[in-house]
Amino acid sequence: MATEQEERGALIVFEGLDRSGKSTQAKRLVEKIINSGRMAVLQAFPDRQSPVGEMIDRYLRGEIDMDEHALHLLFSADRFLKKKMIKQHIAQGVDVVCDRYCYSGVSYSLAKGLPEEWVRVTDQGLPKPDIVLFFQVSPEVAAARGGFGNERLETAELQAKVGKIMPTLRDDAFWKSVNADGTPDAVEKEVFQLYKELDRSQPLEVLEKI
Ligand code: NYM
Ligand code: MG
Repeated sequence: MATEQEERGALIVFEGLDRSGKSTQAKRLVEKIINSGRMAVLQAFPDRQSPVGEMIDRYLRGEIDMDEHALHLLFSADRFLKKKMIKQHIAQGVDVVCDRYCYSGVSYSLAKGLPEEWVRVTDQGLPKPDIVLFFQVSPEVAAARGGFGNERLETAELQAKVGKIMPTLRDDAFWKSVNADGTPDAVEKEVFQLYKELDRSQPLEVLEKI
C-alpha cells in the first residue's frame, strides 16, 4: 500500500540591501515556522563558518585581498557547497530559509563592473527558490537605521548601485516585494502571510537563468 507522501519543504530566499532587515526577519520566520509545527533551518550566505565562507569573511573584513573574479566564484562556490544540504532538507519536508542567495552575488558583482554574461552563469544549477522575498527599504528609513558597517562593499556608492541593479533581476513569477519600511512586527506579518501562500505541489526546480 502506498504511504501518504509528506509535503516537501520550501526554499525561501530573503534579498535586499544592507540594513533592510533581512537577517532579523529571516530569523523570525524560522522561529515562526517552527512554532507553527513545521521544521525549518536558517542558512546565511555567505556562510562565514565554512572554509570557503571564512575566506570571504577575511576579505570582507579587510584581512586579505582578492581578485574580484575569484571572490565572485567563492560566493557561488559557497552556495553550491550547500546544494546537497538544501535538497536533502527539502526532500525531508524541512523549509530552508536563506539570508541572501545568488541575487546578491549577481548584483554586487555587476555593481563592481564584472562582465554581465559571466556573472550571471556561475550560479546556474543551484536549487531555484520557491519565493524571493525582496526587501524594499526607502533610503530615508535605511539611513535612520544607522551608518554603514566597516566591512568592504558597505559603501554608500556601491549600495546605491546594487539598489539599482537588484530590481532588474526580479522575476515576477516567484519574487514578492516586502515593504521593509514597516515596524519589525508588521514586516514579520507580511512575510508570514506570503509564506503561508507558498505552493509546494510541484517539485523543487533547478535555477536555469538569472
Ligand atoms: N555579498 C553577499 C556579495 O557580494 N556576494 C554574494 O554572493 C553574497 C551572498 O557580502 N555586503 C556581499 C553583500 C554584503 C556582504 O553579507 C556580506 P552579509 O549579509 O552582510 O553578511
Ligand atoms: Mg552586512
